[in-house]
Amino acid sequence: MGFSEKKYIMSSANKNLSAVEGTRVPDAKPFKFGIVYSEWNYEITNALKEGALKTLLSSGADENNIIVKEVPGSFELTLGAQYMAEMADVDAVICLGCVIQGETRHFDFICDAVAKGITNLNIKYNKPFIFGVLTPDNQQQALDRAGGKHGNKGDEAAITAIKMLALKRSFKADRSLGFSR
Ligand code: DLZ
Repeated sequence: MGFSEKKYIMSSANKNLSAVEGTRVPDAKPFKFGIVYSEWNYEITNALKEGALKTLLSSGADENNIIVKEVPGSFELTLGAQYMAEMADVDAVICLGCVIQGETRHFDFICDAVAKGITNLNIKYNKPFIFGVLTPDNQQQALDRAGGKHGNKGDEAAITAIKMLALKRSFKADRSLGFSR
């Protein structure tokens, strides 16, 4: 698997908490992607979605190989991603949401449910389902991570999807070369 020539540069000029800053991104051209994002906290989730789209395209993905769907809230990401896996021809699904800490325990229930739900989808379908859900204390922390001073976690989610697909493909290549343990 070749790597795209372009070294990935995060969108933020300021200090960035991103773990992927400066890493090389595999070529996304061979792969088909689904993006599911939530309408709750739309200003944030729309920025995450735009970041993910931009990163997929700049990494070589074909726009005809990207399908985007909205769900009402982060709780619905799991089922939306499952619909995507069953009804669209995708290799990976990027799940994007934002749950802001409130005064009730709703936050804990939603975060817990979506984290477990997305984890289970990875195993059920043997495909990458990426957990791109922000869980900030407040709106400002969310904005900082949706194209603000801490970068855009939608970009990171897209890079993670591409890297996992390249990893899967590398195992297939190893097998065809006769490597086995
Ligand atoms: C109900 C709710 C609340 C209080 N907060 C959020 C949030 O911060 N982020 C989010 O994505 N969704 C929230 N929701 C909606 C739930 O995710 C879900 O849509 C509803 O509970 C209906 O199942």
